[in-house]
Amino acid sequence: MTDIKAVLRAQHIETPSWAYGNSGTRFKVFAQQGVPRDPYEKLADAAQVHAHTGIAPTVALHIPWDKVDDYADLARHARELGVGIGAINSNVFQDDDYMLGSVTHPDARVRRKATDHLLECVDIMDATGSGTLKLWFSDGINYPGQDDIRARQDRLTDALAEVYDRLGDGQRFLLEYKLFEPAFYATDVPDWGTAYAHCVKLGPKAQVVVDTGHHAPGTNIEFIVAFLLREGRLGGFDFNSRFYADDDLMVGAADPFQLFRIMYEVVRGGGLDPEAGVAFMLDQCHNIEPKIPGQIRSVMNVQEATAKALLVDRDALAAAQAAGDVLGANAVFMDAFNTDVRPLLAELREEMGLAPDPMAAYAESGYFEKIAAGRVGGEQAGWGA
Ligand code: RM4
Ligand code: MN
Repeated sequence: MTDIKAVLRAQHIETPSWAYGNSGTRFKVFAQQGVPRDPYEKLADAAQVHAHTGIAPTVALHIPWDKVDDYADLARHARELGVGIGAINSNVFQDDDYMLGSVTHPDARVRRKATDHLLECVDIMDATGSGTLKLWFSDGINYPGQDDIRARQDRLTDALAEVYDRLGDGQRFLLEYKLFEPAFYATDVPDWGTAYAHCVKLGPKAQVVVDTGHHAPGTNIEFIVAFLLREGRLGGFDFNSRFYADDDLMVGAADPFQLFRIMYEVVRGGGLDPEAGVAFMLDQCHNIEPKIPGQIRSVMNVQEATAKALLVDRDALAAAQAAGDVLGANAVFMDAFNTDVRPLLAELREEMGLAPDPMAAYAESGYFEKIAAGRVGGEQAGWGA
């Protein structure tokens, strides 16, 4: 138990700045009370999540949503709040120029503009001390014949190589894949195999990020996790959950068993060791639920799945597997999943000097009432759609 607690205490889950701003579907973005009006206020909200969970010490930024004049100052503000700047997320999907793609666009001028943005994100990493650049490309085509699939791979290769060469010591990029949306016929980085192949060609500073909402229904995500980790190419996660497509709901909400299976493969592959460099990030939108408690709940969901994964009796499992005991092995697995780890986590939090129930502690803190009353005027931050 002490070992498990030590691992859980050291776990870091990164929250995304965009989860604190307003978000929605293409039908409607609902405004909520107390929503941050700038990146500084987003960091203040993220610091609340860390204050009550004790395991969310970094915040991912999204550029240009979190554009500020002085990034070093923003990083200083974060430090004062007790958090740090995590991954820098690039955005080459919200400019009119990108209608036909960004780094894979047929026009060299647009490709240059997109690649320059990615290089600017590395400058921001330098200024904030962030070690991770996250690359997600909405690039793709809607109709057969619209553009040359192979040429688009060539253009992607060129852009990735240029960004890779710009990375400094202690910096890396994570290449994200997504099956579809907004491209509906052929996405240029649709799956982990494509991302992996590009990363392997580039070198060790290029790794794959698994966004749990970016697969076809029924995909065995834990297999992908096991494979990438084994190859040293699992850079991290964008956690969220989905019932249908890229729903961006709270991680663990739709399928806690899947989250457990993923976390088991992480544990099995040594992915919780800090040296493994796996970033546990959330990439979610809280469209109808309050944002800070939504993030607290999400962090707790990952922590619960991690605790259960750590509880798997690995010796018993190995013995059952070696004996070909199918039902016995499965029972060992299910025993861990069916364990109520909430008392263990409450105890852990008390040992860390925290309240045992982060949701209740936040509700009682008065923070929401304070921001609802204080953040009036100005423009609420949104996800930029
Ligand atoms: C994309 C992708 C990226 C995230 C944006 C907001 O679908 O998941 O990681 O930065 O959404
Ligand atoms: Mn993502």
